[in-house]
Amino acid sequence: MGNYNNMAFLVLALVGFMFLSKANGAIHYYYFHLQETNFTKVCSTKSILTVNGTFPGPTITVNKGDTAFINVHNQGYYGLTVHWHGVKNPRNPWSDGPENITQCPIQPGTSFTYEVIFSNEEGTLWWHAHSDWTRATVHGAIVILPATGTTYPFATPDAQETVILGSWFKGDVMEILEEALAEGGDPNVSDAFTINGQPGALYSCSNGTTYRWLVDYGKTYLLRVINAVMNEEQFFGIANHTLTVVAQDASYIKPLTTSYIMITPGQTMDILVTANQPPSQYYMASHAFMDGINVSHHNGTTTAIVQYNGNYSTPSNISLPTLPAEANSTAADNFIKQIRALASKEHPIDVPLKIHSRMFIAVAVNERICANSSCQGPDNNALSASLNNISFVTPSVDVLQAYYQYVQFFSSIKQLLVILIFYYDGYFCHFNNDSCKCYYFYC
Ligand SMILES: [Cu+2]
Repeated sequence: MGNYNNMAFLVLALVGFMFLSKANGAIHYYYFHLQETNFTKVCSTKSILTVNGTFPGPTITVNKGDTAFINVHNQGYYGLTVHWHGVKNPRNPWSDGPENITQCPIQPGTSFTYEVIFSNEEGTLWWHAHSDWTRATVHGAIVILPATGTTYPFATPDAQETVILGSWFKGDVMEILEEALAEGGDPNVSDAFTINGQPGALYSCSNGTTYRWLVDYGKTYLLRVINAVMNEEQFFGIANHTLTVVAQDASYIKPLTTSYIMITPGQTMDILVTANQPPSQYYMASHAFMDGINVSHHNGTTTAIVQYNGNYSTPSNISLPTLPAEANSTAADNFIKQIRALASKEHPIDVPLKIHSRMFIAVAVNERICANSSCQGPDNNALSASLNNISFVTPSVDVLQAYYQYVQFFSSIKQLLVILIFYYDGYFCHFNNDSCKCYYFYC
């Protein structure tokens, strides 16, 4: 009997612990309906895959320590997954989202519910589709506010704003990638950069739809900038306004005052901006940082308007920020090397100092020999990415499940680890994703 009592106590204690650990943060529910939606930009109309019909998609807002359940229903034409970029999701890799790595694609007509567990992240992250180039149109912001009862490590801003930098292609993004893989060369460059989905006044047919951010004179704003551009790093700034960067990738940094930032695809930055200039209209702008020689890229500039509330005559010429030139690597370096973790008592950075093993990883773009020299890459061969000279072939079972089940379809555990740790946004995945089979353990 004593044993039964002990067992009952243990079960109750375990249930209580699970309840308490879940009760730390609030629970949020979101519904993502993946659907084709028509948009007209830079003088042409096309259908893109969206979440709930918007570009960019909806914002997920939580407090630090909360959990979000996101039910993704795919009503599009092809299978895909959604990745919660930068969310550590502790002990819950089944909801991370990279296609063929932690799950098979969510096939058209089916649904999958992600359980996204926020732990020590605080600031801004983003979510995006993680299947070939679907992330070009399927993405949105994740805003992680301080935990209930805590506050920012700086004076609480008067208000907040989110800016998502994006790419716009006149063609179908999946076809552009398919064509590049088939021909072996670089994919087509985009036709515009966008701020919150709008190319802005410097592009054709775009003047009337420029994004506007309304501000009040004297207020300080927390501006959350997300680089969802497909392939180019970006310089970004606001005319006449100083930027104070306070966080990067949902981690606080020592406040950094600058007139411009350089932000890479996938990165986020939280920036304090005080509206302290004469009430008027000012451009925020973004263009590529590209110091590679002969690397094809889009060289336009996207703009949005910072518009002060109040009575004043609209300027005939709105000021543009002075951004570093596209190839100015010194300007990029000068910005990056100032970034330091906040590393305060409330926001510590525990960098592991004891190294147990060292890994040597070679990231490379190779030439794959092309029959009859008929490809469009260098030497008429095909471009092909690798890690330590190993490419990625779409598996028949997703890698995490295979790891979980100890299926031995990789030649060595070392090879598996390299692929698990260094996947990057599906870049190494091949186009055919129909063969992956799914047996989810966490549904
Ligand atoms: Cu990502």
